[in-house]
Amino acid sequence: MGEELLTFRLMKIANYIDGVFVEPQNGKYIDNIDPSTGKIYGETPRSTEADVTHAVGSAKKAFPSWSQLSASKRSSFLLKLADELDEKLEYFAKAESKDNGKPLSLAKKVDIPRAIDNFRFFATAILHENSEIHDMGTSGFNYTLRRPLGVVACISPWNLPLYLFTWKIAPALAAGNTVVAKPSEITPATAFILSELIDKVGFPKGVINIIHGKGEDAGQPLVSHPDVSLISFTGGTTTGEKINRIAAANFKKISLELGGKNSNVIFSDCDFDKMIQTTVRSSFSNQGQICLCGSRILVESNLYTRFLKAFIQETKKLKIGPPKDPKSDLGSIVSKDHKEKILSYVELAKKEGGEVEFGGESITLEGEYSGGFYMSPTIISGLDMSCRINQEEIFGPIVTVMPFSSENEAIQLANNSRYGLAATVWTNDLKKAHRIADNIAAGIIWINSWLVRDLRTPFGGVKESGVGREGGYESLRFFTEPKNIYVDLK
Ligand code: TXE
Repeated sequence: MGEELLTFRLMKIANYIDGVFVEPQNGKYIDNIDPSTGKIYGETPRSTEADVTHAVGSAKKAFPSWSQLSASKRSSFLLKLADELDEKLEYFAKAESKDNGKPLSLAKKVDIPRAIDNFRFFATAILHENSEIHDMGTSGFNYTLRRPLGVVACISPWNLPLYLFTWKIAPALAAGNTVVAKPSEITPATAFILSELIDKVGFPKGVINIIHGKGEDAGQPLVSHPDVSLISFTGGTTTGEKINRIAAANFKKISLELGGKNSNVIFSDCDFDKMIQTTVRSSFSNQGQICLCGSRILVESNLYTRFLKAFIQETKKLKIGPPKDPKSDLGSIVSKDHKEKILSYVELAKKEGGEVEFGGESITLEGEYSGGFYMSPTIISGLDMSCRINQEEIFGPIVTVMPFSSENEAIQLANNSRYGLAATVWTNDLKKAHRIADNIAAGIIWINSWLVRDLRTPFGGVKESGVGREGGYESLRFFTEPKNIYVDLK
């Protein structure tokens, strides 16, 4: 593997198709920008339909033998890949941090370890699978076979690049499919260096193909390709809707993990210190660029003043700095465009009558980081739930804070959204916690915690946050097709 990339002087990314590193057929590239400095540090293939056709063809050719390998053989390929990744954890963390702007400490602690876990989890899950039998007594019985579908498309976003890329390709491959995967063009680095490890581990040619490029040039032809029978997508809701239309018209199996506008419902009988510390994390981790971040903070009115004071105090302590500085709590926003979009919401909030309680500013660091895309964590109050700030996904370090005075009002406010991905509930009253959790329309609820992830649990959202679930057996079911066979004994 290209150790010289450790210095990341100029990372020239290649597509990985049919076990070979190849240039895009049109020879075109997109600049890859380091968001911490604003400088170009590499280039990414601007692949098109021709590259997609090549990749899908190679995956199709590889499918029969990969799908017929025993589960334990497939598992051992994935476990080897996990071990290789584990050995290079530091290297991958540096690449992720440089490409995305997230603190290196976060990439080391969360992103890369989780990518390793994704491979290990699904590699071992397939060793413990059972088939179902529906017994009809002396007259006969049904048994259900689960078979991989063929070539599947995995499309992932820029916020948790390797973490979400592997969350898709690991179960897809474990279940016996062959894959054409496209990471976000904004953060292609770790998927590229993963392809170097895939090559090293010696996966059969064509089993996993990684193509790089923009959504409309490469993503769209991939999801539209007639030989792609399943699509796993994580990204924005607007893109998800576009892909869903294509999938529907072509009867493709689809899972969509989309945006969120998650609520934190905080009651005065909660464990205050734990709640404050966790709420700071759930608001601003990864610069607020996690679909599970809570961006609408609802606080019981008798706690509101105390909450706001403590929340501002703790947020003030967050250090914004170069991603590789271990003291940085927040790094840079992923791109200039995205930072501008986030800051435009601060202006909108002011116009809508909101009060900026803290932050709301663009930040310029010194020296080599002066061109980076930094901003302060931002707390806004005084807005009602119907305004745009509370209805649109901002996907940055901005939260709004609102009081509520009854359980019913809290539920109503939390559910006043076209999204329904996640929520947190803070109370030490067990019955109330269950009541609220049951009544909030979301796919994932954390009671007195945030982002505790057990890979066996169903992951996904309701309403415009997505369609379908992944995680644990949900993923293995999604990446296989059941076939029921009846045997007559009469
Ligand atoms: O995502 P896109 P963007 C939200 C967040 C953000 C907004 C837009 O609100 O501000 O989405 O972000 C590929 N056919 N989330 O524009 O475009 C694209 O190349 C096929 C939430 O970066 O959805 C990339 O690989 N593929 C989210 C992937 O889709 C297409 C994480 C995601 O990009 C395509 C990221 C097309 N027509 C953003 N167009 C989350 N749920 O965590 C784009 N792509």
